Amino acid sequence: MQKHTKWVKQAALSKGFDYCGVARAAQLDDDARRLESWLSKGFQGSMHYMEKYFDLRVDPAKLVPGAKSVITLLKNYYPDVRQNPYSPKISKYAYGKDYHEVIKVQLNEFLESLKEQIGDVHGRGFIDSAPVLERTWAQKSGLGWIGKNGNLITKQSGSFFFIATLITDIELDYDDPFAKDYCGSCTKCIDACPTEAILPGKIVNGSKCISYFTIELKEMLIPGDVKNKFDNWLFGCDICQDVCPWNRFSKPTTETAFMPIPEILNLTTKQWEELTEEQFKKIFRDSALKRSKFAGIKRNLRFIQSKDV
Ligand code: B12
Ligand code: SF4
Ligand code: SF4
Repeated sequence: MQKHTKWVKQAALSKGFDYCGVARAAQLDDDARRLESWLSKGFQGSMHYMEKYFDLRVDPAKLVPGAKSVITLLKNYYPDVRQNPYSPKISKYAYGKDYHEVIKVQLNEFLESLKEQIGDVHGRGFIDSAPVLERTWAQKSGLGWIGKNGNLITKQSGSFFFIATLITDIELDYDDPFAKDYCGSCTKCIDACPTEAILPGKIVNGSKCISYFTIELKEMLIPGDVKNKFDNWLFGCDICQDVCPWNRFSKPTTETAFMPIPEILNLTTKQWEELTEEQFKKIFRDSALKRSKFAGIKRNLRFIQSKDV
């Protein structure tokens, strides 16, 4: 078991992940309570997919029969360059190629190598694609704590990480859950959030988050009460991470697939306005911006530009 665990962690690093931790696959009772309360307050807004598969979300064995271990993998996306300060802002996670695609391939390779090494292994890899409480598993695998801004923060290198999980039926040595919370008396993220989406108790009201409005909201109109509050964010929002003191320790990613698309760094507001659908599809064909579609990006652009209330 020990030998397998050591091998699993080494293989994770060699397949391109930055951190790996392992937790026993068990039902998440505390999280079921937290998630239920979050949903009952309507914090999912129009993300109705969050209301589905509640049982699967809180029990890994319902996703992978016979599940024994949840392997959590972190992948750094922190870029070493900045956008032109006058460009409409795009979240750092979307600078390069779509992480779903990049990490899916790495997860599959990782699972294949596990099968080759250990033999009869059954498992499924997930990256933001299924009902899995990824932040909770990362905390349970000892990788970091859940900050007041809701993000998983590592003490070594901050929070600009994607979280992937591999649920498997092999028994491994388990890491201790991350016991401490290094937020202390800091409230920088709460104070900086322009839409007051961050509530006490590490709860984020998803339906008030700029990331929700600019990426998840499919309606063509963004509510008027958040007008003038987007601080030029066109896609996603990094404010609560940018102000977090732990992100002083972020190190640039070495993943070439996450190297920024030049247009993301350089397009001015005027150039965004003039961009045609054809150009958008060509430039962003491999990018996470596709999720908002051309019409969504144009809607966001109009919203951040119009100053009327
Ligand atoms: C829905 C969703 C959103 C929604 C809602 C956000 C939210 N806070 O729920 C919106 C669109 C707003 C959003 C925004 C963002 N998201 Co998002 N999102 C998700 C998704 C798909 C589900 C999250 C979820 O289940 N929410 C429901 C709430 C109730 O769960 P939760 O936030 O995970 O919180 C749980 C834990 O915090 C836990 N908890 C609280 N206290 C404690 C204490 C302990 C000890 C423990 C164990 C647990 C615990 O309780 C909660 C319920 O169990 C996940 C992927 C996934 N499958 O997990 C990505 C994910 C959380 N998002 C991610 C990212 C990167 C972002 C953004 C930074 C993107 C951006 N720059 O625009 C922002 C950050 C906003 C914020 N401050 O949270 C990453 C987070 C990486 C990290 N380091 O934490 C994830 C994990 C995607 C991924 N695979 O990498 N997101
Ligand atoms: S991502 Fe932006 S809007 Fe969302 S909680 Fe963080 S600071 Fe607030
Ligand atoms: S800004 Fe401060 S309170 Fe917020 S997550 Fe970072 S350390 Fe915690």
